[in-house]
Amino acid sequence: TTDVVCLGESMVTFLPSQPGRLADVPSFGRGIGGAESNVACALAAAGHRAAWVGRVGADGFGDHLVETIGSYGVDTSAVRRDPVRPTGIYFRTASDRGTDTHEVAYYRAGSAASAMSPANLPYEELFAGRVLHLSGITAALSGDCLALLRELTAARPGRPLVSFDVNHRPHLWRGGPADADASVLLELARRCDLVFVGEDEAEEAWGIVGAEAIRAAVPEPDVLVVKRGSAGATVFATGVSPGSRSRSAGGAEDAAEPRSPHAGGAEDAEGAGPDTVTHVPALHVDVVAAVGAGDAFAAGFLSATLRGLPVRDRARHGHLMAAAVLTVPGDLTEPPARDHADRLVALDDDAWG
Ligand code: KDG
Repeated sequence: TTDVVCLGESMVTFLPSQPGRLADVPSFGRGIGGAESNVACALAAAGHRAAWVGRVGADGFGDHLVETIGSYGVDTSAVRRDPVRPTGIYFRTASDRGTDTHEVAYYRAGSAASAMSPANLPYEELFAGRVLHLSGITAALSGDCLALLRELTAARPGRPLVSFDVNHRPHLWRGGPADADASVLLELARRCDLVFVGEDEAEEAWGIVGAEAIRAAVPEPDVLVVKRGSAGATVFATGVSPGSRSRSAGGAEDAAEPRSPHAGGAEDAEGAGPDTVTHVPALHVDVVAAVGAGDAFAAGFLSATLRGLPVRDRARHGHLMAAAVLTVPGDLTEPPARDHADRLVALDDDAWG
């Protein structure tokens, strides 16, 4: 079985040949982007069975995405090709000093992915893994995409653990579905089992300030990860002690059944106990480009969750994968091998403080 199915739009990304304003960049190099496929690629590189489901055009950029994402070992067999709509692309600038002040120019309105809907991506197919990973980017693409996320996050029997990265993209919401704004991300987050949100994006999207206030607004997920940039992450987990090996997606790595409190049916044996709150400092690195770091964090956290590791180590694996991506210009990099990552995660608090 697949460990994680990741759904979302992937795009060919154009990275600048030199820093500066978009208006001044003379040429671009090709890369790939897309938050959810970034997560799939990182999970596959870390040794998990990951699938990416999306929709691309019947064009060369679509071929490039499917081939490149597939070359990471990600299963792309369920990717749809749109006969008419093009593959989305975007251009990025780089700032001079590695600060995260880049510009982004999307060319994705009316893209193949914006035509994803409950009619062409039935939930049964997307529920094939132990975990379904989604992000708030999809909600901003079109009314059909928002309907798809509502469908996938509805409580129903057989639902796998649903992971959701809020990924607020203000640019996209300016042209988002007519009847929705970024507040819909709060509604969606509350329907998921594992949620990632940046403290900054919660303030920007919802006007909610601080980790405790975010948890109060998003009380339902078993695990809520509030990312606080270089200050690290605060993990709120219901019924999981920081040292517990339980409450992973299906328990230990070889466990058969995923557990989702929204899957209906049997009573959740561990119940909704009080939260444990774990603060996990991040690694300090010289940032080259922040893009993709959130995806890498989610992949590291999910990987450790699938392996049944304690909460602190889930966040440390997230920080470690994020640190690797922060130090390269693109969205993706080869993560440290699993045994190497485990040794780094096991270093004492002095090394991590
Ligand atoms: O998380 C990285 C993504 O932001 C990037 O790859 C592009 O998916 C993307 C988006 O929609 O911003």
